[in-house]
Amino acid sequence: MHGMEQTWRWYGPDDPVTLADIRQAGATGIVSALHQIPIGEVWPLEAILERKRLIEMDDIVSPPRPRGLTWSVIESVPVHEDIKMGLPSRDRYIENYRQTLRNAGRAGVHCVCYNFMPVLDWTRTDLQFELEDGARALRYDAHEFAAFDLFILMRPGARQDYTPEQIEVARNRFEAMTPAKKARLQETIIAGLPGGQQGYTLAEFQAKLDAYRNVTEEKFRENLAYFLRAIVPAAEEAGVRMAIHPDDPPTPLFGVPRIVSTEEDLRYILGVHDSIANGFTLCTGSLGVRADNDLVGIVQRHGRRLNFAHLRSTERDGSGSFFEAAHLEGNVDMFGVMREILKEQRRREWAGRRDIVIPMRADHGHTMLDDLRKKTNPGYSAIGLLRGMAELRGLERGILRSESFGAE
Ligand code: DNO
Repeated sequence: MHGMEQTWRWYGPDDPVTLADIRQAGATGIVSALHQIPIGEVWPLEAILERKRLIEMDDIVSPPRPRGLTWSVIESVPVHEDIKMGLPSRDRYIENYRQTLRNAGRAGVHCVCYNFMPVLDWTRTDLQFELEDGARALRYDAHEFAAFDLFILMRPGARQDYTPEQIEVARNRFEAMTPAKKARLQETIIAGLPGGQQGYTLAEFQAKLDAYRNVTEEKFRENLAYFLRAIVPAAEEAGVRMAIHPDDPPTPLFGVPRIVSTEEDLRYILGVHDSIANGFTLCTGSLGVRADNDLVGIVQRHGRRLNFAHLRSTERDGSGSFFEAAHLEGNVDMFGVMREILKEQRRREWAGRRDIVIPMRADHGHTMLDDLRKKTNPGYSAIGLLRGMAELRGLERGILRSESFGAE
């Protein structure tokens, strides 16, 4: 019986966490991206091969030695905004995307994670939320978010998106904030999080939102379908499995649509082109923010197309806010999800599929212990991820060895 492939996100040579650290954490797969390539440009084959060599071979020693790591997943090849907005220029960017997929396949990297969120990638309001035990977690506070939208960005039309009570709470929050707190909130929301889009100023950000004025939810969905119809055949030919990442958080922000938030959304996306190459990333932390997302059911019903897993948990407070809980705590039924993924792997084995083993990574750890005093990428400090990975690994082993799992 197979366990999942344990991977770890590595931001590249500038990541404070080294490949040697990752190896000691017990991961065998690396998740990485060529962040230096401008969004929309082709990733040259040589550049992919160079990164792959860097990941997989230790060239400092003589003779060079394999590190015991494989570049398993690209996260992400970002989708150009013109594609998302459906502008005429999209075809050029789509052609570039297809070429990047061909190059990835040729280089031997067979899974590509991407998202289809407008303007922003993932969004939080606090990167230093102090937990009871003194560790720090990432948090999304819906009221602070509204305070930013209404009173800092002052987005035209924003008031329509909130109830009078929400506006009142947001105003009180805003008025209680020091200038430093306001600046930090703005920076956290639009200055860019690791692996996401570049940062924006307020004016740039508003201009980006304005550009979406005519993109209705329906139109946005069509733009995604148009993109998929063009790239999935290229992915199939290249032997690459696409894995769309859910919206984080899974709800519309700033009055622009989000269309990868629910099982219904996933069903639509997977239906556009029925192929294993058109799959998804199960991000339990993103999808799990909505109580109406049945994570175990999603794996049961769509597991065939589950190409990558981000395992983490969030804890909701009932008002639209949440923080990132320890991996086995919070609202996500991690035991149920893990067991269902392992069952999916078994189904694949029986079905004779070659891609039995699904890559997973412990997503977003707490900042804790020594890492509290170091410069780290929020959510991606080594010790917190190590804790998460260790817990998930233990959970997995326990399930695989339990008699009941064997008998199911
Ligand atoms: C955050 C990540 C996201 C993710 C992209 C996928 O930690 O999960 O930035 O990489 O949304 O395209």
